[in-house]
Amino acid sequence: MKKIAMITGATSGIGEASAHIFAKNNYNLIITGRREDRLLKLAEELESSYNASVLPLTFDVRNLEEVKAAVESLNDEWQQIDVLLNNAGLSVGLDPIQEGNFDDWETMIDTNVKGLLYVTRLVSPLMIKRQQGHIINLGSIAGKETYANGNVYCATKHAVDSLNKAMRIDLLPYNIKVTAINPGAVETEFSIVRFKGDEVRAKNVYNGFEPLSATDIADAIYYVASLPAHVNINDLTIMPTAQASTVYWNKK
Ligand code: NDP
Ligand code: 8X3
Repeated sequence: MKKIAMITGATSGIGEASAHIFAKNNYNLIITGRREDRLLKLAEELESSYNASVLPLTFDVRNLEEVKAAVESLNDEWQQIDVLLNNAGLSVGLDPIQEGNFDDWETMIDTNVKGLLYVTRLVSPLMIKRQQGHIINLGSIAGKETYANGNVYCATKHAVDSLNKAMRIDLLPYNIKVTAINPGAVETEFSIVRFKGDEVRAKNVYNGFEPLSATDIADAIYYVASLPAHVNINDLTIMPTAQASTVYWNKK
């Protein structure tokens, strides 16, 4: 029987690339996100390219009722989730704390922290029932360091760093692995979202150096998920070679 991976935020970037690599490696997939058109298109691609069974579930991770309804809709077969990739997340705005936009703050906290918690709270009991599973959380170098104007985004990723450790402790008795993947700059739709659709400003973030690609991170995610049962990577920080930290760059 094929294993099952559930990937939140599969409509773009790291989540979408991860869906491809897991499907290519014989997983069936639950893919989620808010943009249903993209989810359905991805489901079709994964089914035809890799012969995977794919269940698209459209929901907003910020909405507890929607998350509950989605997880409760899973039949016995789809409840056998082997890997949960808590990937849905975003940064909105890049303002100093004294000028921060309240709505942006709510969006980041609700998505990156509360959304990740909602999904984990509802999916982890399914793993506990089977005494197996692997939760992989998308943290960030922003969860290890803090940079100018990154305030609330960095705080949410520091929270993910802490929750990652907490999950590993609480889920230890149930044989459930917990891993954080902490990337530096990855060129996805991340900066377009951060700069609210300003594609020129977003592109500029990646000028003068080679950023990571979504596939670079997806490969690492699949690697940690494919290790033997007794091996767990707790925490993996992955940077572009040209980025030593959130402040030190080798830009041409
Ligand atoms: P993208 O913007 O390309 O993808 C983000 C994904 O998150 C989309 O599929 C989006 O789907 C989903 N998402 C956002 N908000 C919600 C929501 N409320 N409910 C459900 N899904 C949501 O960015 P990345 O692929 O780069 O980001 C993926 C993760 O990686 C994030 O957690 C990000 O913080 C983290 N990360 C990114 C880095 C980078 O430099 N790109 C570096 C370090 C970490 P939809 O809009 O359809 O809902
Ligand atoms: C995204 C990377 O450096 O913009 O988490 O915070 S960074």
